[in-house]
Amino acid sequence: MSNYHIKGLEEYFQVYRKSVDNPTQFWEEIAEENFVWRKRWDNVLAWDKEDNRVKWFEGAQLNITENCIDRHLYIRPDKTAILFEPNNPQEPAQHITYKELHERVCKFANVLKDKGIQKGDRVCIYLPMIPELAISLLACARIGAIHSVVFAGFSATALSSRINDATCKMVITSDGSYRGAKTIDLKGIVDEALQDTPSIESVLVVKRIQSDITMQNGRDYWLQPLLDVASSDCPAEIMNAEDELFILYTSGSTGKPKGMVHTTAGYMIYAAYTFKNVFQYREQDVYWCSADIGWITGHSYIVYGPLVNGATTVLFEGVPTYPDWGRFWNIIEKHKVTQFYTAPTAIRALAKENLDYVEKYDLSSLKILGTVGEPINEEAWHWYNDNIGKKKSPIVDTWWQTETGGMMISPIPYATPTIPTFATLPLPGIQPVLMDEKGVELTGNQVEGRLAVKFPWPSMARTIWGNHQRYKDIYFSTYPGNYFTGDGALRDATGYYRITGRVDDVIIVSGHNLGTAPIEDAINEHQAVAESAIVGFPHNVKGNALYGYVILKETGEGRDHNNVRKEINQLITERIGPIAKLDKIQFTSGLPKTRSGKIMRRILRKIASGETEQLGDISTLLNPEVVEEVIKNVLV
Ligand code: 7RM
Repeated sequence: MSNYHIKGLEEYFQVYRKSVDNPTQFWEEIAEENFVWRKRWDNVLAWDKEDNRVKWFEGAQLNITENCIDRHLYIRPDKTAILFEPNNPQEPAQHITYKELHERVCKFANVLKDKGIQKGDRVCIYLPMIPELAISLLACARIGAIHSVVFAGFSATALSSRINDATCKMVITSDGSYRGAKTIDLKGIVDEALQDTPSIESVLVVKRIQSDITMQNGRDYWLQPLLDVASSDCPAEIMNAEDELFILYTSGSTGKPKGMVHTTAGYMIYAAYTFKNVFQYREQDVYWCSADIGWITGHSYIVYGPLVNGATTVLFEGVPTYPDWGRFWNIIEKHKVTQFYTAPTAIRALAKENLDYVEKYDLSSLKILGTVGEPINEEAWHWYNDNIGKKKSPIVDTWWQTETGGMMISPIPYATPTIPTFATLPLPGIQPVLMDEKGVELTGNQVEGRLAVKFPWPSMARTIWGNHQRYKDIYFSTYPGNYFTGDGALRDATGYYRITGRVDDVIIVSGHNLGTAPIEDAINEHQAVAESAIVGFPHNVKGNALYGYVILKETGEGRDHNNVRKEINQLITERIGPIAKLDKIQFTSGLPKTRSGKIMRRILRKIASGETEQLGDISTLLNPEVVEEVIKNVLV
């Protein structure tokens, strides 16, 4: 039996039992047998329950890039590490071998050092899905700089607030990016963001679309000339197990985004372990995750997890619709992809199109399909299973979060029998619990409640950058001693978990987590708007779409409603990004509120979803009469 590579259901149960009975021994064996260390740990787990601090493998020293790259140089130097598929299918794919990756990461790391970046400094990365994105993460890790990737679909305002929160010293960006038939002026967005970011000393610019951009003297540098003269010798910085590896922002239900902090050893071990098992990765496989590296899924399962395992990982620059709706299936055929990992929202969008787009291609290389990001509805699951997997490839519905660093609940393919909409069973080392409203653990099966985790795991986020109190309040105050996920879930008669969705004010649109508060803040900046509330409503492609209820100021009442709608979406695009635009905007004279003045989003959500029959008791509201008006004017 191997703890590192589980191959059957019996084995899973045995390994799982061991991981719960003796977690430290379990993780110690995994750490010993599968990674390279510069110094061994003194202690596997230190857990301070009072202050919600955990330390895994304290005393150990390592560099994650030696695990991702250097160690493979002896056994698979000429194997493709990163398989880059450009936006334009006419442009040739690039096969970057482990040897080449080593050279490019070392050179890039030397450029960072040359520009004054040192261990512990924060570097903001704002790049499209091109090889330099993965390489820049690894270059930071090589020298111990902390990367903070900001998804390149975010606006200038969102970018600058993230840069300032982490006081980044540098931004790595590109002239622009390709997105299907369009180009996006990334450098222009960065220039706007950098108007008020005092910590930034330099900007490295990758040339990708050959656009005409402005370079600020003494601040901005083209990357290529610097790489041309950089040495390819860059010894890895020796890091402590708990040194920060990266910060990644995720939206919260209130206030500004949370900079989740992940550290080196625990994150590495868990990302690698889950990648190996959930994708049953084998040496000859070609693995593709279609997420963007700007999200945690890309960090853990495009870059770190696959590379630690010596895998070939596909990095796709483009979109599923370009040049047509067959692009994903074309890529799977072209590169003989064996594992494909995507989001339910993408599946729903693709399923709407003609099946000819799928049937044109040979998908027989596929062995395993995966989904992540939101609950997958049964219809989408069957479409994926029938048409992509041809009923032969198990689907792994993987539940996890930015905060968890790696997959938490997921089937192990060819071992765990799958059921549509169920993420099934916890992975080894993960101890989920369901809680009732009062914080009492619901034991036994056939129960539904709020999902929490009662024991630490190696890749859990250690803190929120600069605000440990907020970390404690959000994740550990609801059910003291347990990590609270913010999700609801049920456990069925066999012990399988089904995630039912968020229980807080986070709405998942096309797989992106959006907090209601920042969107409402953006709307309220409009000079004609008095107040607003955002809810999600079911959308057959995006999963949820956004519905806004807006109260206009008296001065705004004469305005053309459609113009105001456009201006609101324009504001949202500027403040957050186009992903947060509202599908529907209803103007109203009031919003249903509790007596303590809280907007009752639950009621608004039901109305927007057409469930006006089930509003429940509204008599305790401050203003029940407003509900009638809202229902009367609802937009369908
Ligand atoms: C990996 C990622 C986290 C939230 C999480 C859930 C939802 C993710 C699933 C899911 C049902 C799934 N990180 N979620 N995976 N819900 N089934 N398989 O998405 O931080 O961006 O989002 O996403 O609500 O709390 S994330």
